[in-house]
Amino acid sequence: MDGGGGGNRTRPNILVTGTPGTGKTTTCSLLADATQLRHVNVGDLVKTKNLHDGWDEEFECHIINEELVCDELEDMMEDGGVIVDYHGCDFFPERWFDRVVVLQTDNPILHDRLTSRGYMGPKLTNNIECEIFQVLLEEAMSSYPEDVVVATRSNCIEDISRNVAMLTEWVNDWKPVGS
Ligand code: DAT
Repeated sequence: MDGGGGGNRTRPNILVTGTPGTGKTTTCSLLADATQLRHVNVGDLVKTKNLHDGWDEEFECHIINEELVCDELEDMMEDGGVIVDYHGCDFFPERWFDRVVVLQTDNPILHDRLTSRGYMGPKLTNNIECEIFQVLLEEAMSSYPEDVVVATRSNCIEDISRNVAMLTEWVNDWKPVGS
C-alpha cells in the first residue's frame, strides 16, 4: 500500500531529525530501549555500507547518496518498528513515517555542544545557521503532513526524558491502520 497511513506495518516508524548536536542519537537510543523499536543511525549506515559519493572537504562529512540509502532501508521500513536518526528528511518517502520529530536546541547550548565535538569554521557556522533558520523544521513541514510533524525542545537532560516519555507513550498507543 502506498500513500501513508501506516501501510501494512504492525509497529510505527519514527523519524527523529534536527541539526547535528540537538540530541537525535541520544534520544533515539533511549527511545529504542524504552519501546524495543530498532534505532537506525543513517550517518553510521552511510559509513559502514559505503552509501556515499565521497567526502566533502569543506564540511568534513560524507556526501550521502540518498538513493542508495533509501534502497537500503526500504524493506526494513515496510516491516515497521524503526526509529530513523538523521539530520535531513526531505529525501525519504513520505509513506515511511507515522511521526516525524524535529529536535530544537537554543543556540548558545548548541554552539557549546558542537565546539566540544570539535566542529569549527564553516562546519560550525553552517550548523548554527541551520538551527537559527529552523531549516530542519521547514524541511519536515514541507515534506510530511502537518499532523505527523512535531517540534520539541532538546536543551537539557529533562527535555530528553520528557521527549522519550512522550514518544514512548505515542508508540504504545499507536494502532495499525484498520485495527
Ligand atoms: P545528534 O545525534 O543530534 O548529533 P547527540 O545525541 O549525539 O546529537 O548529542 C550531542 C551531544 O550533546 C552529546 O554529548 C549529548 C549532548 N546532548 C544532546 N541532547 C542533549 C540534551 N537535551 N541535554 C543535554 N545534553 C544533550
